Amino acid sequence: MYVQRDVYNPLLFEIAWEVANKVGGIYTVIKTKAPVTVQEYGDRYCLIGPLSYQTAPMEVESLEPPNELIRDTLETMKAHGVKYLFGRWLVEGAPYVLLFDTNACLDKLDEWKGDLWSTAGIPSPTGDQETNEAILFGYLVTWFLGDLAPKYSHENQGPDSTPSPAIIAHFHEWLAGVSIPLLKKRRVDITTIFTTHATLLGRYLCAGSVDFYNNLRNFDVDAEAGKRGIYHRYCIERAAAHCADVFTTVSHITAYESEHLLKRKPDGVLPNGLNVVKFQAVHEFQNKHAMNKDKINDFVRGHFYGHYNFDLENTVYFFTAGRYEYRNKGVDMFVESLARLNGRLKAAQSKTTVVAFLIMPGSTHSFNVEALKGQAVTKQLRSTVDEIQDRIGRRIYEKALRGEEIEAKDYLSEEDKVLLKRRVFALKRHTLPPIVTHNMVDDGTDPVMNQLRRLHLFNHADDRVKVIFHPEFLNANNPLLGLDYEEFVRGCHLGVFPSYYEPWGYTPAECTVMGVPSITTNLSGFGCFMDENIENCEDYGIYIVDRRLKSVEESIDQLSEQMFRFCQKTRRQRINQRNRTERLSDLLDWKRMGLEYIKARQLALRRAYPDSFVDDEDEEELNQIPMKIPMPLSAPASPRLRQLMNGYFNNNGNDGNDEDDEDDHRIPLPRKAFPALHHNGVTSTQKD
Ligand code: G6P
Ligand code: 1S3
Repeated sequence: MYVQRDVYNPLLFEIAWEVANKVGGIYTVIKTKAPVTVQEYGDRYCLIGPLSYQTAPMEVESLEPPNELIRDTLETMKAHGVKYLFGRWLVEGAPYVLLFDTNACLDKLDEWKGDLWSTAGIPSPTGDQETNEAILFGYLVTWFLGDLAPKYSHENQGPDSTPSPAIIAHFHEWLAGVSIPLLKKRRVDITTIFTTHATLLGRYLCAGSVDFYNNLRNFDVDAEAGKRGIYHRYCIERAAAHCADVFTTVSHITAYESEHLLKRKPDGVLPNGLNVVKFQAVHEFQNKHAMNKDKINDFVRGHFYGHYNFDLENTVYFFTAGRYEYRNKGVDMFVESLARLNGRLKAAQSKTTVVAFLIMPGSTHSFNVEALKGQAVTKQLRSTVDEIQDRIGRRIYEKALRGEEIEAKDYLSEEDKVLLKRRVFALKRHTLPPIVTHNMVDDGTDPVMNQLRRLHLFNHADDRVKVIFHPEFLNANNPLLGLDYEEFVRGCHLGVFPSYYEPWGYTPAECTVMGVPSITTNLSGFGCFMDENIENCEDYGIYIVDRRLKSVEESIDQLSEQMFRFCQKTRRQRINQRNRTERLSDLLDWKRMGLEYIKARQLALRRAYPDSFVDDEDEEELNQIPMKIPMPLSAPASPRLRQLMNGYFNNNGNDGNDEDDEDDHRIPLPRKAFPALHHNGVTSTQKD
């Protein structure tokens, strides 16, 4: 019997391994998206994730499930030994969250593995802990949704035949994907969405030395997965992609990759947004840059003690950051380009110094002595100077009070001179400022260290590019660089992320919303998205390295050229560029990006319950194709662009002078990322 569903007030469950469990980028997606989803769904929204007893108490406020049907379902599961935590996730929006303890069901693992094989043909060898957890989690989620859904279709269908709400289950990444084929097989009456944030094979293939993008169509996927020992994981990912009512990815480039590696063309693309915090005063973020740069300056003074022969007023801070995926995140290309930049700046006798930070966690023992000593000796000097300054001040004050003449020779006492000399001697060093802040466990085989050595990037006095590898994530209690990540980014001048494999790439996106220019590539989802939506990205401080159509050699040259050009900017030009970059943040706000999620959910509902819709969807508004963001007013534009600008911006007759660009631009909506919705549910997004 066909059951009518209320598709206008559905329940939404969003399921991911990173719900209230910080591992990587998916945590950022879900956490930052929570406010807009709660705004739309209110108490009809609940996230489901794994229960970690270490982190959950900090992340979740426990409470009784207010929804009676959810409470009943969980009570029944509890009676069978299932352990869970229900509550509010302590993030902005405070959504409901349900966390399952996978370990409490370890005794069911073998049974469930057997079932997975017999129902879905998915093998699961012993010894793969991550897959075992994915299976336990998948079966728990299926159990929960499988018990809950019928309660809605029967018990809640009122006598007046008020339809009960439809249920949408939105799964992220293969680790949460086991449920999807199971729900399908068990014919659970819900509609499912699967979003993949990367493909397993893509990540593995790219990390090796494969010409990935040119061979995408030709890989023997089963064989490649088998060779890498990930065939069973690949089966889960592929089953999730094929069994979901709607399949999506985070970018067009990953959609293309999924089509060839997972063999299903995604229905749409859901680009990642951020929760953009707008400051009341437009200059606030510039002030933050200056304040945080001062803190980095202090660190740099300490780090380069004894070799501090460059001018901080003429120094720019570049950085890259992220998980230590040397090739995928383009660290190899960054280091190579830094060496070339060093050569170019030296040859040009540039006065500019670049300090390049690499912030990526590696295996370390501790901070190294040299790095700690630098901060200690400069701190000592600072406090000695402060004391002397205080003493001089008091002396001058006393003399002035008595009306005595004040002479320069009275300023420094003999004792203070000696004290100062001792401090200055302590600043002498016979070694170069270290290129790494920690003792590495595998110093001899570490790829970054080896590349720095091979390229002779040793922080020599005449080097214009200095490097600091900080193989640990930042936090404000760090004895060397006592800033948290956001403060650090704000204090820097340029983020450099020349990734080879990057389905989206939050790092440059975060730079953008903080008004920090960045370099990305046309192999990253973010880079392609910005390129598609902005007329001339570079004017807005988004530099895109071509890693698609250029050889590695050419891409390295392009990257070092972009960095070289950035080094030639005046302070005024940097300030203006930061203003423009920050203006792009609206483009990345979930308030806009969230629209794509709305469309995906609509599509899922229409596919599962086409007859429950009473009216034609009002798709006009959602599917408008806004134009690209034109060049900033201050940049020279073609007549066509001028026309576009007249449509979107308050054209104040700016004459194209880069030095004066303070007008407040309104940025149009992003171009559509999701396809037009069709009643028969057949859609296509792929541009390629
Ligand atoms: C911000 C501050 C300015 C400061 C500037 C330094 O814009 O508001 O007071 O001069 O940063 O910029 P820079 O690119 O040289 O770090
Ligand atoms: C993935 O995390 P990653 O760094 O392993 O998901 C992120 C969130 O969608 C995405 O930004 C990133 O590019 C992917 O690679």
